Amino acid sequence: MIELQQALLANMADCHPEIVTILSETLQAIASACARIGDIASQGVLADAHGLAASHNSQGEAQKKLDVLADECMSSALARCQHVAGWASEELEYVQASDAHGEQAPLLVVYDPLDGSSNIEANISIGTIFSILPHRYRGAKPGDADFMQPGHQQVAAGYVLYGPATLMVLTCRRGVMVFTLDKRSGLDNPRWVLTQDQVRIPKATREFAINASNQRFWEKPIQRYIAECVAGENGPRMKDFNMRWVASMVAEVHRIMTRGGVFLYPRDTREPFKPGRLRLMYEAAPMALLVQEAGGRAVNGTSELLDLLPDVLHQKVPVILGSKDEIDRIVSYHADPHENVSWQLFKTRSLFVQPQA
Ligand code: AFP
Repeated sequence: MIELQQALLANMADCHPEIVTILSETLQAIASACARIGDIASQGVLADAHGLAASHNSQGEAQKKLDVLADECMSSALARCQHVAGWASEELEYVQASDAHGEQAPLLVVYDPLDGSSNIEANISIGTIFSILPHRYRGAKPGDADFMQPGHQQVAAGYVLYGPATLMVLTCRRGVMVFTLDKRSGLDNPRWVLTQDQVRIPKATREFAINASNQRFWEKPIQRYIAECVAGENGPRMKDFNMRWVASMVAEVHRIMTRGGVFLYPRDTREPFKPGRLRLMYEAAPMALLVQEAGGRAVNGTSELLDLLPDVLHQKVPVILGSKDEIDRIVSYHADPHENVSWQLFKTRSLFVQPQA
């Protein structure tokens, strides 16, 4: 059985040994924090982890107790890690610079500590998403500007899925690995066993995931794509499709890693100044890197998600990712000038930026 450290050494065999040590120790710190989050989540009510906390996050959304506990697990692990200069969390308004390592450490970490919070009380799968970026301007503690890097600068990215099994899916830009947590190993030295290497997302699929209750707000290219899928054998695609929606992106992406599919949280017209529901840095960019490393594709409709430069820390973007053939098709629908005149207007960059409070 190959464990996390050993698997990382083999995966990064072409890297300088110092880089391997830095990345491997940072990933182990994150993995340990996630084992702890998984343990708290699995105890549910017994760990007083259900229900609302008495607080709101940076976006003004009510926080769940587990959101807060998960954020504490991640931030305290990162504060102890000597390679991490600072971190940004979906749950925190501002970036955090490490007191001890902020000036010299080489890495920044961005994370969503608890993805799919609406699933907690229903005991449905939830997850953690993380992204590791270079700390480029060493000598000073990192601020917001240091985190504004496009997704293709990520050094590593991953998610942990707290489902029937606890899985960590990870890329260090050398393919995608899946680790399963051996829950009997305890929390002091959790054992993550490599259970799949070089994951590939099938190019073709007959499965899509979208919150169909938002249909009336979608733009024409998405209306067309979903209508064609739903028409099945009788429509232009001449084949039947299946639909799934878990409301946890981690679970959704993991299903795509397992058997292919398409995940869409597109731009919609509910709030024109919030182009999409998902966050670029905490959700879209790390998932895009994983999907691309597994042979899939991730776009906002017209551009690759990994090419988008964040304007603000909590920027939201449309997310369309998964099996490559389907994403190519959806991009071609967005490019068709007859499909959607309003889409061309939306492409104005200023509309991508959320007004600051
Ligand atoms: P929460 O963590 O706030 O529950 O949001 C989860 C999520 O960001 C993503 O994981 C889901 O795909 C999406 O939101 C679900 O959104 P809807 O509730 O609008 O379906």
